[in-house]
Amino acid sequence: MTTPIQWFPGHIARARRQLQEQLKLVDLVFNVLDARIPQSSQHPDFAQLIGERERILVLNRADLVPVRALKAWEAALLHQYPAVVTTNAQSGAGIRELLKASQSAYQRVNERRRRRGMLPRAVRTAVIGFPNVGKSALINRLVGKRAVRSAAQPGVTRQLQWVRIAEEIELLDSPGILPIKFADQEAAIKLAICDDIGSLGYNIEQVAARAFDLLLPLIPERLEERYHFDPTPFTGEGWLAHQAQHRHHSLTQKAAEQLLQDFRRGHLGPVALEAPAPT
Ligand SMILES: Nc1nc2c(ncn2[C@@H]2O[C@H](COP(=O)(O)OP(=O)(O)OP(=O)(O)O)[C@@H](O)[C@H]2O)c(=O)[nH]1
Ligand SMILES: [Mg+2]
Repeated sequence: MTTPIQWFPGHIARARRQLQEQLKLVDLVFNVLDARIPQSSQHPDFAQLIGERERILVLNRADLVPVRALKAWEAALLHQYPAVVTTNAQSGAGIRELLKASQSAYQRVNERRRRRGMLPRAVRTAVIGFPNVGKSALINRLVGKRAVRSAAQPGVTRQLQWVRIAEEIELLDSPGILPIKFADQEAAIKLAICDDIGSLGYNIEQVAARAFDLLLPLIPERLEERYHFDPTPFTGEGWLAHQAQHRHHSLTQKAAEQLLQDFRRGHLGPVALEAPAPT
């Protein structure tokens, strides 16, 4: 029996309410997705939360997926959304495009104000998404220094925080937002595999077993190379048990942690866990 993933801690409930308030002030939204799972990291409630505001989809962690998969997703998402930017917040790739988007929003907002005889004001951009997808890292890149806390675990940003890049641009960093209920458990498992939920929200052995099942058809050679035995006869559970017995003194949890850590850090090479639906 697998336990369903369900996790909605108090600080996220609070952040969600505050974000709803702050979004009223915002001109532009950077909706950050995890490029390994561009489908599952689209928040079911964001369409409503963002409303009519201009939204740019940001496919972050571009370095962790093969270029072809990234291009396919970019093209597919452009059928649904007006703007998609791929980024790597660690190297800074794609940051210039996000700055340009903010600058053109500044021009638009203030052209309108000027026509109404109002003084110019800074354009406000909110950076939102699931936990740990790289929102704060992107902000630090955009500002050009470490302005907000960013680290390799979900739930680092606890409060909404405005940061000014220049006279013209203000950015809102926000805590990662989870849905109140995970209606789509397949999506929840992928989010857990990618570390975009918070480890208190799921059973690590179950999630690692599913990670193996998803990875096996995609990268059988990489799994064999990394763990030095043929993975093909195994299911996730069987593989974890085997790996635990041979490498981790029969501690399945350790085997599970290692697989997830290897995947999350890119030690298994670039992997796209989802492909866009054929059109
Ligand atoms: N490989 C890779 N790692 C990234 C990228 N962007 C961010 N990271 C790493 O992902 C981790 C999470 O980054 P954060 O900026 O804290 O993510 P966040 O969305 O602000 O997370 P919360 O505040 O917890 O919701 C950090 O260890 C970053 O260094 C990227 O493009 N590629
Ligand atoms: Mg953050």
